[in-house]
Amino acid sequence: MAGNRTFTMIKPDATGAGNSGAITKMIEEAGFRIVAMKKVQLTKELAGKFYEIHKARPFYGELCEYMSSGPIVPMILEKDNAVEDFRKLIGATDPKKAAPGTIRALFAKSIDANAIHGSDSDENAAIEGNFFFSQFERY
Ligand code: 3AN
Repeated sequence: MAGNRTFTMIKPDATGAGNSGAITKMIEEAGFRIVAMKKVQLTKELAGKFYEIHKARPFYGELCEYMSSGPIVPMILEKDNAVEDFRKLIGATDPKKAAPGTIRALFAKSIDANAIHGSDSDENAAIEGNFFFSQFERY
């Protein structure tokens, strides 16, 4: 059965362009409840840890550099069928391929500076949420 939580981060291109408020509004208007949220800047080392699953990919170094280049807004979100519905709301990884009206179509600049992250499975949503938010607090 599909879970009811997912994890997202608004990326440095979107926070830098002053779009984090507009994106957060779209998320809430699409029916997601924000369970936890903060604004932080990662070190390159921590970005590397977060994206460890992409270590073998050619863009890994650039990705870690980019994700630590400015503030991000990580959030845990709640909604029925959260992971799949949120992936639909953000659109394809490459903004040129993202469906009209999706967050990436509206706000992303390129395939790496693509405005927002969305977990790809219930399992990764839990791992990624725990990376940013203490398991010793209640969300
Ligand atoms: P998604 O975030 O849509 O699940 P993944 O998991 O394939 O996409 O990639 C993780 C992140 O790596 C993406 N959000 C994007 O920022 C970056 N990325 C993916 N493909 C490329 C690429 N070809 N060149 C540069 N960065 C990329």
